[in-house]
Amino acid sequence: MSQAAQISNQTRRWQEMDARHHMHPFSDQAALAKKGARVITHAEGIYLYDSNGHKILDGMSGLWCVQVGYGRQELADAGYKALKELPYYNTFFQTTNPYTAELGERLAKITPDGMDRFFFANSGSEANDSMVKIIRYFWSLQGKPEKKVFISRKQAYHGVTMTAASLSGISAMHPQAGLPLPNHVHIDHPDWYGYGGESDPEEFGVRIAQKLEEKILELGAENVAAFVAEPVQGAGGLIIPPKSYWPEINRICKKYDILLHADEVICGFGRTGNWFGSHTYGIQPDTMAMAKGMTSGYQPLSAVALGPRVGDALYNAGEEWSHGFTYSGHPVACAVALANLDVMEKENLVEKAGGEIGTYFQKKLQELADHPIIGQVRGVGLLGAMELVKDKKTRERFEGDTGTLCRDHCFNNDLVMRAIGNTMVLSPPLVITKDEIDTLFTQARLALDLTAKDLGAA
Ligand code: PXG
Repeated sequence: MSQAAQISNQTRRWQEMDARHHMHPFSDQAALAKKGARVITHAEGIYLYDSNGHKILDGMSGLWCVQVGYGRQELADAGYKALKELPYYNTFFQTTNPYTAELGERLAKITPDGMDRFFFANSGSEANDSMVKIIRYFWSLQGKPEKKVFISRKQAYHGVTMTAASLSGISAMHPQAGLPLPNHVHIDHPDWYGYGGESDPEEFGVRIAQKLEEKILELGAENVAAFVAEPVQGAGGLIIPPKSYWPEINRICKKYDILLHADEVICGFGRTGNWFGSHTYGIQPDTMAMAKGMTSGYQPLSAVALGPRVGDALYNAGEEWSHGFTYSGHPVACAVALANLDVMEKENLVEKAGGEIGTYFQKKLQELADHPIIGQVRGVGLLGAMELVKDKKTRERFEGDTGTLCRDHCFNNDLVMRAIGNTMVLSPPLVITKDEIDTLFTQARLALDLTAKDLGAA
């Protein structure tokens, strides 16, 4: 048998096993089984390799998480060392370990002032679920147990567990499980391109922020626990808020004594050009969720960061806090997170995302604005989005699923770009170089040209 035939046989075998036994997240199982999943076998730098030998530029850092790129020896070594020294021990029974202790100290240095206590979990969903329990407990300790309603936003993505999915505002995430749970309500999000029409973006930002005030007044501030939001909405379409939005949200939360939870799962660890999106947008959160970039995705790890108000209340509660996961503060995951922070600091990745590399990425993104099917480009740091439209002036969309069409052209031409409805999204590894950014945008333009041709708009 030729080598090519062997490779394709092996790929088919994996695809068949996968189709029989593996339930894929957010997928039509039978349709995917029929098509066969692409088998990613290894990765290096900003490139993925599949079982058929394709080299694919990963414009999405996996799922918005591989900040330091793939194949980093430092992270592998740190994980290996911890696996040999202390592969597991819990943090329940009055014990800790060097990796978890050191990680807390490191995180306190890079998070906003006063965020000094961290509860560790394994995913963004668990971090957000834990936050809801923490905040309900906090209000109970304050003698205000009736403050139970969490206000979040349409198109928000906060995870998939029952509570995190209830916080999420992407409507497709609710009906299959009969969600949202009680005490979860959603308000409009600051999507100027989608809903702002001819209005001034800054005026629109304030108007949408004030939806929070309207909702608090409708529910009664005495019933509202917190406002929960991503600094920049990621999976819901990369919605970048007008500058006026967050200051108004800060003001409203303070005025009505509503806690503010920043979901930094995507925006954290340099993505927007600062350590956290809260730094970039001047957000003053009481609690934050983080995951993804914390280990660059090399290990599952997340955390809830507590500011002084919530942190001190739980610390001084004078009773046992009934919460925690088997793997909270897992030594191997924390060791890898520490090595990840070392690499990010040594290579100035946050400064680069907020400086030279981020600026270059944004410049190349702007150059796509004149493409015949692009109505708007927007971005911050190493995040970028493009709106696919039929008519640039009226923002009218093409019929059908244009995003998927474009995404398939990307995939067929060895680029991973994410389609969210009619929005194309990029979130490359923070280690990307200028030359690699050039390659990325050459590939992106090719996929857009092919999409335009299919739509008769070229
Ligand atoms: N918060 C935010 C802001 C997220 O983006 C989560 C919480 C949940 O994290 P876990 O680790 O439980 O998945 C996320 C996750 C997509 C996509 O298609 C985005 C996420 C996950 C899966 C797919 O853009 N974000």
